[in-house]
Amino acid sequence: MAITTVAEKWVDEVSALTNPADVVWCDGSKAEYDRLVGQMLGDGTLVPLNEKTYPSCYLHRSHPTDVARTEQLTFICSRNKEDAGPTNNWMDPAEAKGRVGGLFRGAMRGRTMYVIPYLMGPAGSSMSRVGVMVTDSAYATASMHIMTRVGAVALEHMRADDDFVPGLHSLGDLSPDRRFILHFPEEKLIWSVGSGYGGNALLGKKCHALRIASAQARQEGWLAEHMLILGVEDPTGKVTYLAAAMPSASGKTNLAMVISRLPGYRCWTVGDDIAWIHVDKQGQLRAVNPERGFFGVAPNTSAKTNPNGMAMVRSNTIFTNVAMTPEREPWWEGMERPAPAGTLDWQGKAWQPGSGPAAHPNSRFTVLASQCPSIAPNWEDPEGVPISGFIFGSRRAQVVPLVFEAFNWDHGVFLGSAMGTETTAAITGQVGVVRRDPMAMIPFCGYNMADYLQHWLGIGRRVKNPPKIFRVNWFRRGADGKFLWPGYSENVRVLKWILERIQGRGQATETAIGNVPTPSGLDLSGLDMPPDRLAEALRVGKEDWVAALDELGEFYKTFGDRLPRPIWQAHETTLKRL
Ligand code: OXD
Ligand code: MN
Repeated sequence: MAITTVAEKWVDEVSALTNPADVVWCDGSKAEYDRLVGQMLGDGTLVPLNEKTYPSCYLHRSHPTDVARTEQLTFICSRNKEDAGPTNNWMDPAEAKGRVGGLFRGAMRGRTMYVIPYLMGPAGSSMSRVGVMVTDSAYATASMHIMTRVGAVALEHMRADDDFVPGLHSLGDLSPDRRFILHFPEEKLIWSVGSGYGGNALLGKKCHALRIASAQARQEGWLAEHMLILGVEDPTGKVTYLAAAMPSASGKTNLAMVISRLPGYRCWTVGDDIAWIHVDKQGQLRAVNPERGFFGVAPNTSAKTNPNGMAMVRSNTIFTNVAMTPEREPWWEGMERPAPAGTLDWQGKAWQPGSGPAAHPNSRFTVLASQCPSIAPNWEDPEGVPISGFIFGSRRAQVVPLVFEAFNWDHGVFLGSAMGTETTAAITGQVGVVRRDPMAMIPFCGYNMADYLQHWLGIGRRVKNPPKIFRVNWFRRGADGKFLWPGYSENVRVLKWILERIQGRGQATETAIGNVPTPSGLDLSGLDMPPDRLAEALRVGKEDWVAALDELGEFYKTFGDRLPRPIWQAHETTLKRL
């Protein structure tokens, strides 16, 4: 394998700092993956699952204090604090290197150091980018094999010797007191220590493809977004591609793999978590999924919520922190079959019904995207897919209607900036509290969020026909506390309305916050939806919105003068209209 000198030099430096027992350059081959698995089965890092019903599937149990992303230990280390902005933790780069460098010193003693050259994005695409990750975790290395394209293909895509994002990862001692996830956007460098959990340890994903890439995308004029990419085929056979931003564990994977309830409509999966979006020469937005696999939340994945997801994890899958039945099958809450007696919980202890969740609420599956039955035939097209619409969706029990359409691009950017969501188990901390999460990027924007919104406004100026922007909320509840909308495969009805609006059809009523479907605008054929529940799902409540916008205004103020004028103006106009 030809290895560029800049990468070799960096690896030498890292090796001198961390002092591993040996250094292995990964080639991404199946033989290498099998070797890693064999070794982890040998040392207990992986537990084999039922070879008949779940062939080549394994279970990994993580350290009990290392089960989710740790945002409080995640930092943007830009030279100026203001460039990280008020929504990011910040550390001065020199201070960060001093403090955390000490944790890397000798951290790999007695361990193997894996060097993983990886490509984010399809081979042959000008949108793809390269990283070189160094890690002492065999689990992270095997997971990177699934989630990225590892080996010579990565090195071949470097546009210069130094055209790669270096990422240094060590498990350290796994103590949360000595855990840091650091990003140096000006150097395009990642340092992560003290965690083996996916979002902290698979550096190609959140650290590279979102935090570093978002900062790089701003410089280079593209977008790196926390978005799924989905193709919706209509009865004429035309496929319209949508990108949708939703916070962690809010149904992105389910929507990306949705099976249509409506005859003649079919959905194709391009990506479930991240979209890299460029303006092409014709002024059209085109998106690629930088990842090669899915790192999805297991609980509540079932034959009802995501049949394609259930089918794809029946082989060649690494499960993390799920429960295991006596038949050695994976099990999690919401799988729609009770856990049999003798099930072991996510820590491998005997589990009894009523003794808390058997699977960790943030337990995961890691699987190749190509195993998904709905994967789009063109999902690795180097040109990407043309994006005709954006969806911003969050988890809100109240206030936000099922779906509505922005008046124009700037108004859509405002709607994205106004997203708030109820928190989930995908991050450590309290679950179910509303927090502001513009465009679902709060944990992932590698620079000042105000500049990010300005960048979005600017992209709209460069696009010939800016895609329409929609806001959705599957999670609104009625007075009885129950969800108003059935969700899952019924969401295709909302997608159909979105397609119709993109095509200049579809019935809508103009309201202060945007265009809301008329009750007959949604195709509800075959669905038992009482009219009063539908009306409630679509209702725009004046008082609720005034209160929500007041709270939003307080959030905006934290950005001072840096918040773009059009965002404030849209806020003021909405309040006036209400
Ligand atoms: C994820 C997340 O794992 O957003 O995708 O936390
Ligand atoms: Mn995510």
